[in-house]
Amino acid sequence: MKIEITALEVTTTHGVLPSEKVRPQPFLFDITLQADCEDAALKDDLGETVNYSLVCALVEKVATAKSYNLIESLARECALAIMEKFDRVTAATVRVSKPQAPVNAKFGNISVTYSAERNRVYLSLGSSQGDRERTIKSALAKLNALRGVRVVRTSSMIKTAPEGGVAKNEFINCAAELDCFLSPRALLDKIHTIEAHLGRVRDERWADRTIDIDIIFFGDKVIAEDGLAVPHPLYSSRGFVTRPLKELCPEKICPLSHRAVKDM
Ligand code: PH2
Ligand code: MG
Ligand code: MG
Repeated sequence: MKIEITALEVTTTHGVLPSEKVRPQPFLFDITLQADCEDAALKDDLGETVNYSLVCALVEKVATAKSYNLIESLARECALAIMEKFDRVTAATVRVSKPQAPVNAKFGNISVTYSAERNRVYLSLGSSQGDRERTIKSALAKLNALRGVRVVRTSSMIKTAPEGGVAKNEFINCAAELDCFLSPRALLDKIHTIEAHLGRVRDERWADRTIDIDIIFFGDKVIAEDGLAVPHPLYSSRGFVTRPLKELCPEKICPLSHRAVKDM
């Protein structure tokens, strides 16, 4: 279901100009949320939906907690705060308007819009160098600490023979399920940073490594971009990926092959 709040007004002090930091002006928020409220509607029960009063209170709090230079930052902060606080919200769009922005021109309105979307993400993690189990646990902790990422479940850790003919050491592999409202590209960038912090050196392809974190599924998205291919192009023929994945999401249908994970 869609829940919409329009023209929520907060008079406060965002802007780049020094005068805007001291003289409050109105900001208007249009908030659109997607949420599963079918049960709430059936049972006529506020406890099973997103209470729009609490959404308004949260946006007012974010909009008055500090002064932003940009309404871009304000819109983003509101959308992320909503996604963090309300698990039931699967997507949030926040439009911030600044109708009295100090511009030397006659205009109707100025606004920016930020959208965030919640996805179930499945990762494959592998390590064949150093304290493998510790490195994987550390990677999971770093992922969980990211804003917009929660590690919901992890599979068992399995020992696997190196595949691909380059790596020589035994691997430890596992899979993780994330609740994620970063974009796929933003998550990939964070993964690269975590891999680098954990001593990953990108030299030879498929060589032994302290940590490798691959995005296998990102919701039901199919992505073919530079450095970002989802579902992972090779995963279904790799036992070290599918075995842990079967523990987490046997019924998941691959959006590319339309096969269930349990049948791979
Ligand atoms: N990763 C590779 C290449 N070979 N073999 C195993 N057993 N586990 C891996 O995670 C792995 C691999 C490239 O990512
Ligand atoms: Mg890999
Ligand atoms: Mg990788």
